[in-house]
Amino acid sequence: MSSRRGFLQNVLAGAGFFTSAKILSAQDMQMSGDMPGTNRKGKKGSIQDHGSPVLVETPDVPNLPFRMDGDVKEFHLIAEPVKQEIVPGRIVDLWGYNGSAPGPTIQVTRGDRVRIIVDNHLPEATSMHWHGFEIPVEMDGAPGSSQEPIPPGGRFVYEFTLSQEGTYFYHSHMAMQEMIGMIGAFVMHPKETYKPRVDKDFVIILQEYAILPNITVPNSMNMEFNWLTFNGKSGPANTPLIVRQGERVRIRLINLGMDHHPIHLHGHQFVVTGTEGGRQPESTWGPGNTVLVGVAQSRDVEFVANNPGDWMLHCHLPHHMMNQMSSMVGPMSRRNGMPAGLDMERGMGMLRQGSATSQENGPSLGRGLGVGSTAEQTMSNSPLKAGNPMQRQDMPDMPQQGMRMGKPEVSKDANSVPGFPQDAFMEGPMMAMDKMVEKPENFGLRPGWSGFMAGMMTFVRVLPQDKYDHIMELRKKQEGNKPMKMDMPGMGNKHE
Ligand SMILES: [Cu+2]
Repeated sequence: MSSRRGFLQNVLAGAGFFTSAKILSAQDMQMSGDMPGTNRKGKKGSIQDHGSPVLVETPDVPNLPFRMDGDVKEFHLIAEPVKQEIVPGRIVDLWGYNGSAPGPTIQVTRGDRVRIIVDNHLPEATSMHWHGFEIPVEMDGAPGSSQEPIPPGGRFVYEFTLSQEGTYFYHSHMAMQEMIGMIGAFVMHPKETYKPRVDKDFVIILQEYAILPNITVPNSMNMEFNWLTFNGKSGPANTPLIVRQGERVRIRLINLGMDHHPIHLHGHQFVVTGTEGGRQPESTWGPGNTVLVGVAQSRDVEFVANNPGDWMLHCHLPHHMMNQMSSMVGPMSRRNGMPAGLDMERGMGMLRQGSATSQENGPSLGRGLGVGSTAEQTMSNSPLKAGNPMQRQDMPDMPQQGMRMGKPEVSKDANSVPGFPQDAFMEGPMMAMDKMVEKPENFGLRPGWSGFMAGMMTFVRVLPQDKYDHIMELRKKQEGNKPMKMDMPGMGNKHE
């Protein structure tokens, strides 16, 4: 599987530069199409029943390049601060690897000897843990017990032979660092493809952050999250999973956060074929359409994409299907600013007076998003002011960029209905940003689609051959238009 890929790496490394991760992932895609065992309709000589597995695609996340050093596959990970654009215009400060949070995806084959050079470019110590790997303890990355933490500016070289298969991952073993982005997928392919073989294989990493409005740094102490991401993007910024009608699809879901996520697929039943411990025996495969991916777990699901359409794939926790969720979202859009100058205790949602269930504290206790905690009781769900509710009262001429910002459709007596507004200002036509998230994979979606996608939410687009080919063509064209940048990995070049 890796000979061509390894050859390419050697050529590039020999020429004295690394490809940018993005460019490499394009090459991988191309190669996965040429691999034996790949189902290419209409091409002669394709081997459909055996051969190497297809490479995984991690939408919006690059693959990690490697070079061969004798028989050893050598990877290089750099732990570093990352600027990550989770939706258009919302750039947040995370920590990740090689310019990406989550970090780039590593793919190996069972039996491989691998070396992973880990450099720490963070301002504090870190460690690298290989989650679920059966390797010697001194390679486990447990700080303090199996090794010294890697100091700022330091390096640790891991090397081991892998005799497992499945959806694994790597992550910092410093707990707070886990909550600011530091994880990546580590897929161990079998030597021979599983049966029934899949035509498409995807990885999605589930993460969550608590980031107050107008702040760019996640509060990793927080217990309630307002930004929920698939592969570092919130809906509608995710790149949809593109599959051809009739193909067998695997989606590998990985969760490292504070919540468990029930991931639901529309329009299809799937079977769970693997966990963080590897492949499950076929006798355990029962049908479902929602799989609970617990913290520190992975789940592989497989299905035959026989139902054409643009099908939602999302976490089904209602609060995980929203963006920038905050108690203040209603009042902020209709009133004159928000209270400022909260002290630390209240900012963190700590109880200062009265009981937990008192009228003042009850509704907001433990929500911990700070500004909303104190103001919610009197501010939320209050009557709308006259005029355009999406316009700042103090800056009526403020230009509205990007989103459409039209008036949401609400009934005339909306203000008299208890509970209003619920979704009128969270999703809908006025939140649409189709143009801002335009990309080949979104081509042909229903106009206005993006107004209803948020949080952990993307599409599995099951396309007939002609539409599938068209998107692949657009994708190729886009890749071709990109200038060949030869940046060093880890220079934060992901968002240029
Ligand atoms: Cu969730």
